[in-house]
Amino acid sequence: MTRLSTSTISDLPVSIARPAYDRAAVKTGIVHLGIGAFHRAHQAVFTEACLDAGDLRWGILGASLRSASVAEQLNPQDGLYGVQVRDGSHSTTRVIGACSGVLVAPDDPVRLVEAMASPDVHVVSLTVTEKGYHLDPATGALMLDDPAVASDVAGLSGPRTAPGFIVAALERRRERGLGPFTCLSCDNLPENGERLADAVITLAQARDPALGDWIAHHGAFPSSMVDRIVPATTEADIAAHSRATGLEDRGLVKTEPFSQWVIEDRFAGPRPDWEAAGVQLTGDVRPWELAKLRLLNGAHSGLAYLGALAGHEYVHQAVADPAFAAFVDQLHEEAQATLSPPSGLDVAAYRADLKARFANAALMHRTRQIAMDGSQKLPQRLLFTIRTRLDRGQGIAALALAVAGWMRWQAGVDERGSAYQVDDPLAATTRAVFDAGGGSDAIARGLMQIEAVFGADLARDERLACALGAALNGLMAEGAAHSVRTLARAGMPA
Ligand code: CS2
Repeated sequence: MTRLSTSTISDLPVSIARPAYDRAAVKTGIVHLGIGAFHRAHQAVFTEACLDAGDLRWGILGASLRSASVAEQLNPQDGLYGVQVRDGSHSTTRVIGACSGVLVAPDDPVRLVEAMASPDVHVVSLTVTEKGYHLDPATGALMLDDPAVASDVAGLSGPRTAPGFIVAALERRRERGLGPFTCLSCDNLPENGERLADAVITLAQARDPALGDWIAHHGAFPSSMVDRIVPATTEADIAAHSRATGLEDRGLVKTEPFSQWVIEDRFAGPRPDWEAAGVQLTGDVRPWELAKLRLLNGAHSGLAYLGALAGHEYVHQAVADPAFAAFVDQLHEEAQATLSPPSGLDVAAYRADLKARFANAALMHRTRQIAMDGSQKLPQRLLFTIRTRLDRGQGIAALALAVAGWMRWQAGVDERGSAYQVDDPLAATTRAVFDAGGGSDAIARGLMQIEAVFGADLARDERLACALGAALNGLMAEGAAHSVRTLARAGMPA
């Protein structure tokens, strides 16, 4: 079937919106590292609005740090792709033109560094997932003994990590007398800007202290909170879209109506007028990040593990079960008590919205997709919340059940006896705990010893060990649906 591209876009049905600006006149002002579905459905859509408004300085060059799959999706389409917004039975699609194309970093690292060093580029944004920062999940420090990081410390002729590419490009800009670009992290990490700054400056210092100082002095690493649910596009989604439009779009992304981006207003140079597109610029992103990570992502991870164990393939199926819906309320109740929400965030309304967003059946959001990389996600989504509540002597029933769900998931076999692959950088470490044997208490204690996830303090916390041992025991003996029902019967936390 004919692919979507510059030469075929006019064949699309008129109901599909498309770029009205002159794409040929657009300059690349943004390089985005990690151009997956999330970037295409979130930041690129906000930037498209700026292009639509006539500011053509902000085209996006995408880069994939690992595989060539997004380049294969987008390059034959001249960077064009559709964003399908699904709300129950209603769906609208719009073609985005902001992205000019995709570089595959491992194939041509020098070209990517050179692109980032262009004087027209003012922003390098990132969605490389939690593990793409090569940070210790519990402490947030750059893991200098990680092989990819060690390779970047040894030499940057072909960087391997996102911080490595940034340091290589900033080094080149400094040599050429250019100012730095702004580094804008758009990953689900708390204080993502500070963490990125730490990683970049640590790496730069290890190579050349003067470069490290220059970056620390002149660089800008605003934190940002990003929010939009973007499930992985399936072959069936692409096939249905092709049938409906007459063109094949291998870059298609599907998402929900909701979209939010809060950015700390701290840039090293010019930036798109994102406010005009609905982005919130603020002095302090942290309370927004914490609320989102603990309420949305915390509940998501809990639903992912417990839901998948109980046989729910999709998030909307899990929350259709009243006991799982009650679990979300209980987890929210526990998390909300640890937050100091920013003025402008109505937590009760946000919580209610979240439940409706999770229930959006048209998204078909797989619990297994969210279950990925749990070791990188657990600290900021669940464990920091647990730490605060334990410090205050508060109960952690729902949070502990969610973490025990992650523990049970590490077994690699679901409640029906089907095996699956645990998709996580620490999968071999968690596997070894299960292989060592012992009952649920020993397994819970064994997994808690992974300090990169639990931190040195929680690894030794007896209250947590008891709560996790009991919750894991319930999951192993009776199953996730039973545990969630038992929790619902016990009622709301004190
Ligand atoms: C999800 C997030 O896959 C996951 O871990 O929790 O991608 C989530 O959909 C987004 O953060 C929503 O903004």
